[in-house]
Formats: sequence, C-alpha cells, structure tokens
Amino acid sequence: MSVSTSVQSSHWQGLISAYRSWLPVSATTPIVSLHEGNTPLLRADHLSSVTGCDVWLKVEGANPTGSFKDRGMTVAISKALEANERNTIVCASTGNTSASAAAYAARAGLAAAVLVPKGRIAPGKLAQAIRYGARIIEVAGSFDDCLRIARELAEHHPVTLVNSVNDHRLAGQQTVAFEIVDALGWAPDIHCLPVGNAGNITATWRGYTAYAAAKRCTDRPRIWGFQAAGAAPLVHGSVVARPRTVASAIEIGNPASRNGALSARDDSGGLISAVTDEQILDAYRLLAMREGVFVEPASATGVAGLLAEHGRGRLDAGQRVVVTLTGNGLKDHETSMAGGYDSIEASPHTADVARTMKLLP
Ligand code: AN7
Repeated sequence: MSVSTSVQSSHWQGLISAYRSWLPVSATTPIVSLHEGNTPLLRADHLSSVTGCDVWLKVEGANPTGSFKDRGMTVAISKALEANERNTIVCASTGNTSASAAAYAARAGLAAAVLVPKGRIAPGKLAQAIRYGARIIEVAGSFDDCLRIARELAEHHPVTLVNSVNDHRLAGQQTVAFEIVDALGWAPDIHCLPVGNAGNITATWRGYTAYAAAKRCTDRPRIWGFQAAGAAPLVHGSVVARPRTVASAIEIGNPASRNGALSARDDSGGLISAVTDEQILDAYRLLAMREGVFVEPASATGVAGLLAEHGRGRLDAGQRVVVTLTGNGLKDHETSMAGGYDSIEASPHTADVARTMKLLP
C-alpha cells in the first residue's frame, strides 16, 4: 500500500496557501501549517433582531488550537524555520498564544518555552501547552511582566520571540479581514473585537486596508475595540498596573501594540471602550444560548461592546456588523461551571426519566 501526501487542490490547506501573495513568504519558505483559517462566518439572527442590524460572527475558536492566534503563528513559525533559526521559540501569554506557539513549534520540530502569569490563565490553555510539549514557565507576576521578560530574553539570548511584536504574527492575523470580505463580497460598516495586547485590532485594520488598496472592497469598516473595565489601559489612556477581569485572555495592563490600536480606532473613525465583567458574562451566555456558539469569556467582549453601544444609542439601525469571536469556550470550562448548574438525578429506567421530563404523570 502506498502512502499519498497529495490532496485535491480544492482541499483547504491553511491560510498561507490561500493568501500566499499577501504574506511575507516565498516559494522557498518552509510552510508550517495546521490548516488554520477558513473559519465559519455565521449570521447572528438573534443579535441582528436585537440591534436592528445585520450582525455576523467570525468564529475563530474553530481554528486548530481553538483561537485566532493560529493565523499569526503559522506565519511566525514558518519564517523562524526559513531563517534557519533552530532557536527555542519564546512567548509571553495569557494562554492562547502559548497553546498556539507550542503546537506550531511541535509541528516544526522546534522547542518552545512559554511564560504565563501563574494562576491567571484558563486551564484548557495550560493543558494544551503541556501536551504540545512546551516548557512551561509560570511567572509570579502579570502578563505584562511575562512580556517584558520575553522581550529581554530575545534581546540577549538566542531565542525567537513569537509575540505579536514579531511582525510576522500581524501579517498572518490580517487574513481574518480577507476571509470576511471574500465570504460576504463587501467589508462591513463596523467590525467589533476584544482588545488585550492589541495585536489583533492592529492586524484586522491592516487587513481591511490592504484589501481596500487592492480594490477587493470599496470601503473599510469602523473598528470598534472593547476592553474589560478592569483591564482598560487604552480607554483610560494609561497603563493599568494590576489588571483584573474574568476574561483572563485580555487581562493585560500595558498593550504592546498600543499605537496600532489607536491608529485603527482613529483612522477608521471607530472607538475603543470598556465593558464590565457582568456585561461580558451576559454576552458569553447569550452567544451560547441564543446563537449556539460557545466562546471563552474574552471572546464575548466584542458582543458585549456591541450591545452596550446599541444601548447608548450609538449603533444606527441597518448597519452591517462583523464581530470576531476570538477563542473557543472549552478552553475555560471553569467559567461555564462556576456557580453550579441545574440537573435532575434519575434512576436508569426510561419511565423514571420520562417522569422527570414531565412526559409522564
Ligand atoms: C481569546 O494569548 O494576548 O488584543 O497572550 O486570547 O491581539 O492581544 C491573548 C489575547 C482576545 C486579545 N481574545 O487579542 C495571549 C493573548 C482572546 C485572546 C485576545 C486574546 P490581542
């Protein structure tokens, strides 16, 4: 029996293959891919009817490691391999970057070390980084401490930094905008997303800008970024020394791509505002129960923001809105289980179960 490595050309082979000419790769770049990208873009019927808008959800939790980080990581790790850096890959992370870096490093045959704030990341993300074989360094500090250390390590030692301060990450993350325009045939009026270290807002705006410059779309959306109220340095205009939010992925007080985020906001005529943990959790439950999409809390922040702006009267009816849902709900099962849940105990007899379901008297 022979083993074939060829596949049908229509088979999705990842976003470098799909968007090669838009990315900093050449024919000789070794591509490290888990076939990321091509994520669902769902019409949100409930949110559309609540807001009077045409709302779409870009479900990035469907990526191979369960978050949008895979878009940037396929490019960053491919470029690290091309540069023949047999270096250890290093990143700081609130969890998702560490899971993605660990996975792509494993696939490339590179060692990875991930710096995470001890006790502040969701268990599913840690489980991923462990299983992909990364060296886990739990720092007694914040994400911002981890990033400072990771940058200093990369400056003084032979390690490759794959946080979004590595521009290859942002290049890959632009592709979310390409996919949205390619699917809809137009760019939305408004694009909502959560903001933590601010790489994704920077890259999303860059993607729309590149596509508009190439006449793939006529307009670019207003970018609406949302931070958690306890971790909102871009809203307050100053670093937050001790950020705190239920949305652990965006518990960041000193975003590296601050300037990119402010440009995205200002050049697009958009906004960056804050939502409370309560608003985030309301949106988290709504997305699962009304739209059928289970996200992690940070990923509900864009929807929480959209609903908050609607409540403030800042969202005109009839707008076409896309919201990025950045990560999968299974990464943080603890938040789903917190506060308990309703269930019914039953004996292993159909009649008994039918009675508990009120199908029998
Ligand atoms: C689910 O993993 O920063 O504003 O270290 O995991 O580009 O940082 C994660 C960020 C939103 C914010 N949603 O994106 C990390 C990390 C989820 C995230 C963000 C993150 P950026």
